[in-house]
Amino acid sequence: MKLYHAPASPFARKVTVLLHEAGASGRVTLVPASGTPLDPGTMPVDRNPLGKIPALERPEGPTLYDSRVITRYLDETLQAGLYPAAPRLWDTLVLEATADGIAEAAVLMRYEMHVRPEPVRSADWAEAQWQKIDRALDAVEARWMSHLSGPVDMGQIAIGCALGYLDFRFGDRDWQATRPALAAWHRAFAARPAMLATAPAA
Ligand SMILES: N[C@@H](CCC(=O)N[C@@H](CS)C(=O)NCC(=O)O)C(=O)O
Repeated sequence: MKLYHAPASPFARKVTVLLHEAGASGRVTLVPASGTPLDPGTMPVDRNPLGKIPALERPEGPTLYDSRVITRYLDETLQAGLYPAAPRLWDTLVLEATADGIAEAAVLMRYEMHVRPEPVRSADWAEAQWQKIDRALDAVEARWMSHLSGPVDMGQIAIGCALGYLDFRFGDRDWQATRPALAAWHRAFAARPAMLATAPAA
């Protein structure tokens, strides 16, 4: 299998963390790709018409895209057990969606401030994205710590990748200051071998 991948992408990282957790990194070749909303760059649009990373080429069918589709596919194919049975599954999926929403808002902020041409950049628009992140982090601190301390699942991995991206791109925002429980969880989770092996890079 081939994974179109970028080392800074929190969405691609979800996939590589799953592979490490499943002991299956050798099953997938990473293919470097890069693109932005203004230009798909080296991400082949015949593989993902949306031009987004990650996308997974697999032997038995069309290329899969959107990290949540790829992680469900790999979890089932590799029997990784990172999506538990219902009813816990619904919590795992909502936590993963919350994490992806945090990462999506952060990536949009990055595009707004670094990719959109300077004369049309909006600091208010970028700040509104950060407000989504703030609210989501507060919700995780208030309601999700018990799930986060349970068995490892894709919800936890997605939160770990989203927080890693915040630290990588927005370290000066100090999200940890008002969320001590989540900050402590993240410190421990970030030390897992799968997280250390996939740390974001420019
Ligand atoms: N919902 C998608 C989001 C993927 C995404 O936004 N990836 C970014 C890189 S971190 C990208 O490819 N951006 C290029 C674009 O938006 O055109 C997923 O989970 O895979």
